[in-house]
Amino acid sequence: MRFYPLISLICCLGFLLIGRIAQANAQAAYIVIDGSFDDWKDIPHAVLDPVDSPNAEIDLGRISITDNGQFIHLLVELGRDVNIQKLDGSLHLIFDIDAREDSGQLFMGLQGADIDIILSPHDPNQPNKSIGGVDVVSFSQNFADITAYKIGFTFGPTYASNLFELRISRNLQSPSLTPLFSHKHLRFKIVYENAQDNLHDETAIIFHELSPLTQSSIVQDQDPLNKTDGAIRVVNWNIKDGSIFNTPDPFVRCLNALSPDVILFQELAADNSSSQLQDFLNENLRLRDSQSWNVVFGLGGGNLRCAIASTNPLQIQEHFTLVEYPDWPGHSLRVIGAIIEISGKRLLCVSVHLRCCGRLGGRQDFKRILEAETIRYQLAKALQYEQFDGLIVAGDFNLVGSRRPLDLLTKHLDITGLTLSPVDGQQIDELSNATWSDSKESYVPGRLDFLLYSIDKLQIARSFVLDTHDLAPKWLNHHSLKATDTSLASDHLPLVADIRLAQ
Ligand SMILES: [Ca+2]
Ligand SMILES: [Ca+2]
Repeated sequence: MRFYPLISLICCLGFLLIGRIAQANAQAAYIVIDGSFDDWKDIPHAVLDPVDSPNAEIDLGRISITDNGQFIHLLVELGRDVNIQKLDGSLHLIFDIDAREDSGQLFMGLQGADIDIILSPHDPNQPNKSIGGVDVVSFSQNFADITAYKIGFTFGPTYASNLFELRISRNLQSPSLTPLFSHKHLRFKIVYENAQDNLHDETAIIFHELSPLTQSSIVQDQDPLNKTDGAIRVVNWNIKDGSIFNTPDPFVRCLNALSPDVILFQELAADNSSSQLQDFLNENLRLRDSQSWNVVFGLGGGNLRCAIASTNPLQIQEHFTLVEYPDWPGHSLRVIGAIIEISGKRLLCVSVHLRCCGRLGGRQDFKRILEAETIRYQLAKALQYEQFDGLIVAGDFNLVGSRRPLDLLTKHLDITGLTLSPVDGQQIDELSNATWSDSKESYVPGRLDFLLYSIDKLQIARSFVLDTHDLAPKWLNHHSLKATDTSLASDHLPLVADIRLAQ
């Protein structure tokens, strides 16, 4: 890609003409970071950047901003489908947090800039190489040690898109730091630079009036973990390298609080076993009456195995015993399927763990698509001669590239005659549907895990993602949980669904 001086000139002229007058009105809106945009429909755009960057990775378009007492939310249109933590270039969100030119410094045309949030920052030691994730640079000593996690930065969707919603916390998630966006106004602009640090597109400077800052407080009258009467509780959880056996306490507390009937696991280790997991669950989880746990353990998948556990009788489904890649003998997918008998009905459950990492069009994304295609084919075979009273496919989809693996298992199931749909579980704070978070990583929280269910046979009574930080102290005590339990247990959060079988 080359730098286009004419386009740059047009961008700069655009800035001179409209930079001073682009103004976004403060307007409260309830935004959920879930990668769907209905919540933005009444929010006007702050800037409509023209189509002026035809050959670049990104061509900025509509930009909207809204805030409430706790968060700033942006809607950013990028002109192409991209994964914003894995760009070739870098996208800069540059904020003048106090709308004052005499604090901060001149940065990329914004006088008084205080922080720069960089999506896909470059490796300082290898200037042309993008390192994935999000970095935050401060031009003020007050915020010298801020990080993407400390400013609560999240976005959706996690898969490739040309439109993203983004969140920044106004109160930093560290008591030692003063609030980041405590002033009455802010100014910001968005700049895209390619891998060689050449500016390819930029918005005008946007002025925004902020609502008063408020402190968050959790109000929970009802038990947020309450299990629906008469429903089967299914929990999906990637337990990170079999750590349930190494650091069992947070797992045990969470699973006892959730009281599942069916658990779909990912990331057990190859040297773990069905009997080991079965003994562990029987010894550590509270059971009703004469119940005990039954487990099937994935035979394939190299060092990372899937498993399914239930207090109901279960057996391996033959087409999901050992699933090999097409034309790659000896190499198997991370998947296991079981038939669970519940009150005389038969539920087919499939626990899946698709390839991690990469981005749209990369080799990892290609492998995820191949895996989803293979699982879809196995579902078709399983359904060819057998009837089930419901079907669940859940797991770590690692959806950081294209959305295609999810689409293959939801919209393109005609070969099976099935209709699968993802549950819409949000976190208990109802702010996002992220299922993964690790503050030691450069990547920010995102939705990697999905639970798909057959909509003709099953009903979802409720669904949610458990982050124990979201529970009020009263409910933490009630369930003998610690606020840090889910983050201590794994980088993935339990995805929970209460399911009813059709009568
Ligand atoms: Ca949304
Ligand atoms: Ca400033």
